[in-house]
Amino acid sequence: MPTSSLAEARDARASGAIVSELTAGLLGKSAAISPKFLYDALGSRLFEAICELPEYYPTRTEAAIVARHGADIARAVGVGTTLIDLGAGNCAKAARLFPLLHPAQYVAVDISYDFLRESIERLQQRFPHIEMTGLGLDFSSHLDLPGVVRPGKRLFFYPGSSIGNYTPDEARDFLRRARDECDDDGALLIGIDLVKDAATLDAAYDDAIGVTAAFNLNILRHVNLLLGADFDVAQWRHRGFFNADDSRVEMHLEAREALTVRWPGGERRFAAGERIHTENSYKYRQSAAVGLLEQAGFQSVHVWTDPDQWFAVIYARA
Ligand code: AVJ
Repeated sequence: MPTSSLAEARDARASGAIVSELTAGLLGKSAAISPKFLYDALGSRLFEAICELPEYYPTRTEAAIVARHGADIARAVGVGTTLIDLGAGNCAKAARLFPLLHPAQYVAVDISYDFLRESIERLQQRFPHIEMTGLGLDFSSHLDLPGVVRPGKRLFFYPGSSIGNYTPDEARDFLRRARDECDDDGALLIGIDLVKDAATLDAAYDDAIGVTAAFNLNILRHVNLLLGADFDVAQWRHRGFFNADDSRVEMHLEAREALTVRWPGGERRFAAGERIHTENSYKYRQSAAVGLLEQAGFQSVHVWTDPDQWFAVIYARA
């Protein structure tokens, strides 16, 4: 009987590195906080709620593509791989692959470890015969996987268009690292969001009931905790919109009034209307998405999409 290893497997990165990363971002000419800090336990739950919103099309569109083309995807991928889920969150996307791919091992990686642990514990009950491992890692800058990952054919799973958080250059570097970790026989199954009309994109990132606003504002609570800062969430408002020139949705937090934020060893003044950039979510044309994977060294790239061509699920062999 396989046992899931849920032992502490957190990122070795010292919290000092997190503090310097956050302060550098806050003190920059235009302030920024990395989107990875959106995901504390509450942030992960708020993102789960976003995925249920009628305006947020990526999750259900990707799920529909997988449901419709599952047999083709399974034929391309093959069974019995080591399924490595990057940014697993609630593990719902991987769970839908299990009946198709019958992985030998499921390795779920997420920066939000406590949320991940609960997700895996639930999943292990539903699929007792799959060996599961949870890793609390920030994989944005490196993809060195610890020895708990068994030898065997690897399938990296990077769904939901999380790749969109990187600039295209960073995305290429990240994909190249993933390709290197595939050895010769591995592969990548990735979801990439495609360019579409601005109104659809604006609504998806600024929904009517304000879940995305709460998700974005929650980053300030998380930073207060990590840095000992004194952000007053009530002084900030959410902005989320498509920037067509750069083919990306941007999220910002905008100061409602002039204010000062302080933390041990530093402070930053914000003028009324000044913003903190919290996320980019790049949208690709299908051809550009394929090009990115090829430039990263992947071959025999196969694309499945929905009838509106809103989203692409892409299989790429190393
Ligand atoms: C998890 C990065 C794919 O960019 O659509 C959702 C995050 N931000 N709503 C995305 C997000 C605002 C999401 N990713």
